[in-house]
Amino acid sequence: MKFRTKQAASMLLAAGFGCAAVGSAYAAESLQDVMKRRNLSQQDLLAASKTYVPTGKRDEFVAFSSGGQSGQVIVYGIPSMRILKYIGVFTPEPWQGYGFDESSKAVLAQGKIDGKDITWGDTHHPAMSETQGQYDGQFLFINDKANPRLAVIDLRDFETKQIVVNPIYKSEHGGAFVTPNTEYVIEAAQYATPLENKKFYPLEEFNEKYRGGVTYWKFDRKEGRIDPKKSFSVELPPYSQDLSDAGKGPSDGWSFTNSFCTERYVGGIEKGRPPYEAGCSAKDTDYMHVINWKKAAELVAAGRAKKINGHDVLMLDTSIKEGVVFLVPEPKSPHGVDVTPDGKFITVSGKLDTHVSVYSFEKIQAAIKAGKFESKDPYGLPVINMKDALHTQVQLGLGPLHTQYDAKPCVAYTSLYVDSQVAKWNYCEGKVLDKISVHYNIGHLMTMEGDSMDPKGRYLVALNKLSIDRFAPVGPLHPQNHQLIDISDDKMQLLYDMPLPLGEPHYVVAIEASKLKPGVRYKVGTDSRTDKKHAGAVRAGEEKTVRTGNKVEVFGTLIRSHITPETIEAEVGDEIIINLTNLERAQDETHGFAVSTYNVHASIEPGKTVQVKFKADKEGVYPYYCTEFCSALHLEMQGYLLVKPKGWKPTKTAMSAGTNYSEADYKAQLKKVVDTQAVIDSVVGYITGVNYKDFPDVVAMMDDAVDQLGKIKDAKAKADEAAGKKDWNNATLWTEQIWQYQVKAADLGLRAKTYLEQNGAKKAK
Ligand code: K7E
Ligand code: CUA
Repeated sequence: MKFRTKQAASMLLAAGFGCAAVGSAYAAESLQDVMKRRNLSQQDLLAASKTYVPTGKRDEFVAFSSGGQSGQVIVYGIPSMRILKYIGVFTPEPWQGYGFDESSKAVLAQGKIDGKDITWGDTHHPAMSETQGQYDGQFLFINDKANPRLAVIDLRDFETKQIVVNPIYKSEHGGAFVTPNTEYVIEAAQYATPLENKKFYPLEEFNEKYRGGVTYWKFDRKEGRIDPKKSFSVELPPYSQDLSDAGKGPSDGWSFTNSFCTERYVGGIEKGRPPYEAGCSAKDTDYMHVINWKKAAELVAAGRAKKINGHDVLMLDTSIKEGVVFLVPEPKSPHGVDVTPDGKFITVSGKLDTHVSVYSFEKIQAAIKAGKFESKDPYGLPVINMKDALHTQVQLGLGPLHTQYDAKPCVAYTSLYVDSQVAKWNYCEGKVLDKISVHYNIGHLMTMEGDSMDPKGRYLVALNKLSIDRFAPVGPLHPQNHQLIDISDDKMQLLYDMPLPLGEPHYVVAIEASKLKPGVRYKVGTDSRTDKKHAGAVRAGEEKTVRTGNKVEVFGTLIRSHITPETIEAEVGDEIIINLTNLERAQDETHGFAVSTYNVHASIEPGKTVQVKFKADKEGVYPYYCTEFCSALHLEMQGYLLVKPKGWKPTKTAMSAGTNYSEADYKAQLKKVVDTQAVIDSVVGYITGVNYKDFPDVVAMMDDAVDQLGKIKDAKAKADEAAGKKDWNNATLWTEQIWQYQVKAADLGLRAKTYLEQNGAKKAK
């Protein structure tokens, strides 16, 4: 069924389509010329060569950044710093149809709080799923600080699958952090509130009625979902619990959460009291919470928890009695708590202290075993003396925040917010190794897999809160600045500034690109948000529109360049449900679907089925179309929703349309024919490359396709004849007809290909 590509090409050439080489008036610039013209140093060139990823090549690492107040996840490559994707999480993402088709609306609806839609989020800390303390590239978790929620993203398709709402908090910051086998996803409260969170208690009862806590969300890896019923929380005093980290190796089974404002100060400058910031940093130390989560889980399983809002909470008295929670003083207003890759140490930075403190897990355990405590906190929790728990303290600089680890043993990097620097230091020996300035006011920093048991070193990204003068000005609100730093040598080297123009990305995790194994298509008929077969899925040829009462339900399909059905007829007031399956198997052949003025949009990747639903509440004519430029006839991927007045009767039945094509139209038509042939050739190549003759259905489809192509000869003769007479209108229409035959053949070929792929075709002998 080879069509005459050669003939088509010669037709094009005859029509004057030959492409002459463009003459150049300029001599090529040398590297030296460019350096001079752009004022680049040798150092710049070295940095550029370390980040430049030529076309066709790929990045070594893939980073997942929180989108901050924009509530989604930003995916980019390292070292190129090229953005690859935005993943809609807590916020609708129109281009993905996220929040505009029924399945994704259902995911967002899981994030409703007390029945209220919350369509933004303050994403802070993404976490990669781990197996034995190593990134496994399967799932990503991220928290919403403003509205205490956590989301699960499946990295097979980079889509958000689940949102869970914390049943007892009003905010949460210390999440998401996973235990070494992703048994639990940890989430700590931030601002203390009453745990029975629908009740009011005055601030005067802060000490008695307000509480903090840490939640351990149980992750069911087989289902790829959090299981709220098997999740639990540990009640904590109303200290503002902040970041957390899970123990690993020797400290597996424990988790660590720091806190600020253990003064339990409640502001009220309006009543003449000193403000929060004064009252919340009066003491020299706050508390690191050391929690035996394995024991807590056992106690919960044994029925020792209290149900609050239907959720298991291990109350303070039980934790104290059973030795679940211990406190260790930590320097003033700490921010980061980061367990070393070997699980032996925990580093804590006090924002208002110049040191980073390295705690020894072994020493903490020895103090617990010996029952050696310096005091009890006001709630009765045992407090370990700081000296009994410290391994060392290192003076780093002003405003230390977060720490990440290198592949090199004992090497850590800590962000210095006030100094706008990154400090490289040795946590075993307690000494500073190097410092580099960043631009400006760094929050988190991130090394490759740097919070796992097996950091990969190589690069560090500084997440700077301010960019000030780094980029072309775009008004008072500046982009964030992610700076890439080479950490492979002793001296750190700044390589690249990447502006991030969305929200305030707080934290990023980066994984070796080779560990990610996303799919390129769904099994035909998949609901991507549930991973199950979609009830509205149909195969080619099974398309139908069903009317029941005043409900019109469409079971349609999409394939280049056709939406089935081409018209949807309804009456005012009808409920319209449109199910669409993308029949494409080809990589990257996504179709979109939009209906004018009804606020529906879907992104339908190969194999996916989606449903959009709305009420046709106004009579009129509403075009619908494909929103992805999917083929040469993308614009023709269209149809009409006809919303008739009640009881409307037709008076005219013949169609009227007018055409008058030109020579240019004819040439465009010819090009389309050539392009389509390339698609046909590749499909034929695949089919004839496998044992398609063993599949009678495929043989039938191939016969159909050959039939279609067989009709081309006649149409072409007519097109040529018309063109010879410069009758461009008929030449164009007949060429269009050639193309129609091609499309039908291609459609059949693609269906045959799908069939073969789904039915285990093997390479032809
Ligand atoms: Cu901004 Cu981890 Cu929320 Cu620090 S966090 S900077
Ligand atoms: Cu499908 Cu454009």
